[in-house]
Amino acid sequence: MARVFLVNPPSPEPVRTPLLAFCHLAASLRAGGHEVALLDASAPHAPHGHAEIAERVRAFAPDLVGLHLKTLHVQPAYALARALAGLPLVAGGPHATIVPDEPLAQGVRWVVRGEGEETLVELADVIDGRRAATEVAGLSWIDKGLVRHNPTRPFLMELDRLAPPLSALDLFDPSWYDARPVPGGMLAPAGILSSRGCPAACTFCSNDVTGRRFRYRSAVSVAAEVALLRERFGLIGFSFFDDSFAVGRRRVRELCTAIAGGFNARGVVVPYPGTEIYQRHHERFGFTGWWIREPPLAYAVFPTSWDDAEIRRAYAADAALDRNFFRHPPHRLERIRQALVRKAELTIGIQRRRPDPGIAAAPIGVPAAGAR
Ligand code: B12
Ligand code: SF4
Repeated sequence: MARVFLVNPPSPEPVRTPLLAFCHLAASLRAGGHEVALLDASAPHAPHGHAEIAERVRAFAPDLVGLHLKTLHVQPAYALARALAGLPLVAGGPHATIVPDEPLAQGVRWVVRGEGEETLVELADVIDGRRAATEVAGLSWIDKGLVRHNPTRPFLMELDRLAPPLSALDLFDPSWYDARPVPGGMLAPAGILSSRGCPAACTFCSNDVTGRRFRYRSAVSVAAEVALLRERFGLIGFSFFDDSFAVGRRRVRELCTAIAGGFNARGVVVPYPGTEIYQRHHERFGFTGWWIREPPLAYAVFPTSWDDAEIRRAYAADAALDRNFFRHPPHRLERIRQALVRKAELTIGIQRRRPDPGIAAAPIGVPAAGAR
C-alpha cells in the first residue's frame, strides 16, 4: 500500500468546489488499495503558503506527492514543486499531458500523461515494488538522469468501471470552501461527468486529456449518481462537466428516460418553427402554429438590473414554463420550477460574493437574452 498525497496548487483564480479530477484519482487509488490524503490549495480558504502546505504534506509521510497542472497557473505550481523539493513528486493534468518534459525539468520525478486513474494506481504499485515503471503506459519519468516517455495509454473506454468519484468526497475539507456542508459534514461535488472526449476539433480547444474519442457512462450509472446526489445533498439541479454533453442522440434520450427529467441549459425550451423538435412534436402536443394562434409569450425585458428581484425574475420566471408546450404533468412542472428557483438562488449567491459593486453590476453567469 502506497501513501499518496494530492495537491491542487494555489492559484490566483480560486475554485470554490472540490476538484473533480481529484475525486476520480483518489477514488481509484483507494479502490486500488492505496492510502490517500489531499489538499485543494486552489480553494479560497485552504492553506496557500508553501511552508504550511509542505508541513501538511510531510506530516502524512507520503510515498508520492501529486500535483495538478493547468497551463494558466503553472508558475505557482512549479514554485510549490521547488518548496516540496526532496519529496517524490508526480504531476498530471492538462498541462503536464501536453508538455511532460517541462515538469520533469522542474524537479518532478514522474508525469502522468492523459487520463490518470489507471496510470497513477499503477505508479503507486511501482512504488510498492509490485511492478516495473517501464510497464506503466502513459508515464513519463526520469530514469537514472534520463527522461523516458513510456507508450501512450489508450483512452479509458469502460467508464462505468471507474471507482465512483463520490467515494472520495470525504477527503475534501469543507472549511476550504464557501459552501455550507450538508448534515454529515460533506460538500456536494461540483458536477457530474457522464462522458469524456469530443469529436469536434475546435482550433482553440485544449482537451488533450480526454481527446477526440467520445466515450460515455451508461444511463443507469449516471442515474444512480443523480439519485445519490438528490438523496444525500438534496440537490435538484446538476451540472454536467462533459466536454461535449449533447453528443449521441440515443445516449441523451436514454439518460432522460433513466432520470424522469430533462436537460436544461438556458431556460425552458421553446419549439420554434423549422426546428426538429417542433417538426416532431407539434401535432402530438397540439402546438401547431402557436406563435400565430396563441398570445405571444410574455417575457420581461432581459435583464435590466442585477438586484435580487431581477435575478429571480430572469431565472425563476419563464413564460415557456407557464405555456407548457409539452404538456408536462403538474409534478414535473413543479420540479422544473424548483430547478429554476434554485438557479436564481445560486446566481444571487454568486452575486453576493462579489466584493466590488462595479463588478457586481456585470451580467455574469446569466444566459444571453437570445439564448431562448
Ligand atoms: C469542469 C472544468 C472546470 C471547472 C472545475 C470545477 C471543479 N471543481 O473541478 C472550473 C469551472 C472551475 C474550471 C476552471 C478553469 N478551467 Co477548466 N475545465 C473543466 C473541464 C470542462 C472538465 C474538467 C474535468 O473535471 N475533467 C474530467 C477529469 C477526469 O479530467 P482532468 O481534470 O483532466 O483530470 C484527469 C487527468 O488530467 C489526470 N490528472 C489531473 N490532475 C492530476 C494530478 C495528478 C498528480 C495526476 C497523476 C493526474 C492528474 O487524471 C485525471 C483523471 O483522469 C475541462 C475540460 C476537459 N476536457 O477536461 C476544462 C479545462 C480543464 N479547463 C481549462 C481552463 C483553461 C480553465 C481555467 C484556467 C479557465 C480560465 N479561467 O481561463 C480555469 C482554471 C481555474 C483554476 N484555478 O484551476 C482547460 C485547461 C487547459 C490547459 N491546458 O490547462 C480545459 C482542458 C478546457 C479546454 N478544453 O481548454 N474548469
Ligand atoms: S470540447 Fe468544446 S471547444 Fe473543445 S473541441 Fe469539443 S466542442 Fe470544441
